[in-house]
Amino acid sequence: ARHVDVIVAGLGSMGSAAAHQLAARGLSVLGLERFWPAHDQGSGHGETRIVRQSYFEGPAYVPLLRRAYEGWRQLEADSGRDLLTLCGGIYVGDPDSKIFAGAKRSAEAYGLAHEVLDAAAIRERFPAMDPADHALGLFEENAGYVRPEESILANLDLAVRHGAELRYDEPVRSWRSTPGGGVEVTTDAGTYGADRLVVATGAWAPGMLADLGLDLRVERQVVCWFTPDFSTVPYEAWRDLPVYIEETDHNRDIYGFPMVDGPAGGLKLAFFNTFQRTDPDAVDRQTTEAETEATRARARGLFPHLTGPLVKAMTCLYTTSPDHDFVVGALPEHPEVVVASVCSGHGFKFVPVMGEILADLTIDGRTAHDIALFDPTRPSLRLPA
Ligand code: PYC
Repeated sequence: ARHVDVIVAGLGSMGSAAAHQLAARGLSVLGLERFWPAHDQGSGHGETRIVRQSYFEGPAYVPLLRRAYEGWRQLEADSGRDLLTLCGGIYVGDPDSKIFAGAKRSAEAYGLAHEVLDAAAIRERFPAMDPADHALGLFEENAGYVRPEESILANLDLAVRHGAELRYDEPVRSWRSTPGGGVEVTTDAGTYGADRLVVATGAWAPGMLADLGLDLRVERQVVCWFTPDFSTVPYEAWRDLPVYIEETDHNRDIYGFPMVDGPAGGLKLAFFNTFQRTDPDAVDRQTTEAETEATRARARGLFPHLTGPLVKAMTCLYTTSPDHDFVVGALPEHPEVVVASVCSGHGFKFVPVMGEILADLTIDGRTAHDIALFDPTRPSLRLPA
C-alpha cells in the first residue's frame, strides 16, 4: 500500500488547517474527505463564525485565542483572502450569568479591553437591541467574525501549495494501528499506510473512535437568517451590530451576527444549542417552520423588531463532549493517532492555532501550547462502564 508521513481524515475546519500546517512543515500529507471542499454537511459552513477573546467558557482558552488571532491574520496574508472582521462583540446576561460573568472573568484575568454596559447603554449604542432591564453586557471591541468557507478553502489551497494530496468524495471506511507503530486507513478506493493519523472528521469522529469508550455526542442545530423591520430600526443599525451572545433562562442562549451581506442577506442568529442528538448519516437537514419561528420568538426578546420574512435556514452539526471542552491529543491506546475533532460547537475561531497544535502533536508528540483542558484521557469523557 502507498505510504505517507501523515493521513488527515476530514478536510473541514480543523483537518484543512492540519493538512496545511503539516505540509508546510515538510511532511508528506494525504487528506481524505467524504464530501467536497468547504461542504455544508458538517460544522464548517453558514457564512460566519464568531471570534472573541473574553471567553465565558474559561480563561484557559484565552492564550490560545490570542495566538489564533495572529494566525487568522497570517492566513489572510498567506492566502490573499479576507477572513477576519473585527466588528466588536457583546455578551449579555444577568450579572451572575454564565455568559456575562464568565466573559468578565476571562477579560479581567488577561487584562483584555472591555466595557460593561447596562441595559440603557446597550439600547443607546445598539438601537436594534432591547435587553431586559436587569441585564448587563460585556462589550469587547476585539471580537467579530470569520468567514468559515473561505477559511477552509484558504487552508486547502495552502495545503496543496505545500505539496499535500487531497482526495474528496472518499470517506474513511476503517482504520487500524499496525504492528510497526503506524496506521492503515481504508477507503472505497484502497488502503493507505501512514506513520500518523489525524482524526478531524468532526461529526463522523465518534463513529471512527467508537471502540474507545468516549462519551462523544453529535447534535443537530438550526441556524436562521431573518429580515428585520427596517421601517422601525434602519438597516444601518442592523449592519453595525457587534456579534452577540445572550443568556436569559436556562439553556436558551442565542448568538448571532450583524447583517454582513446587505439588507437582503438577513440577520443570522440561532440558539447556541438545541441539544438534539443525531446521527450524522441520518440527520434531517431540512428545517421546519416550528423550529425557525421558535428561534425568532426567542430572539425577539433581544431584537423586538425582527419581524420580517425568514430569508433562509440551515442545519449544522456540533460534536460535543460532556464538559463542552475540546478533545485534542494523541489517543493513549493509539499514540500514532491524534484527535482534533470534538470542539463542542465553539471551535472554529481556534482554527489557525489548532492547525499549529495538530502539527506539533503529530511531528513532536507535544506542543508548547497549553492544551491540558482538552486531554482525551480526562475522566469526564469516559462512558459509564
Ligand atoms: O463559539 O461563539 C461561539 C459560538 C456561537 C455559537 C456556537 N458557537
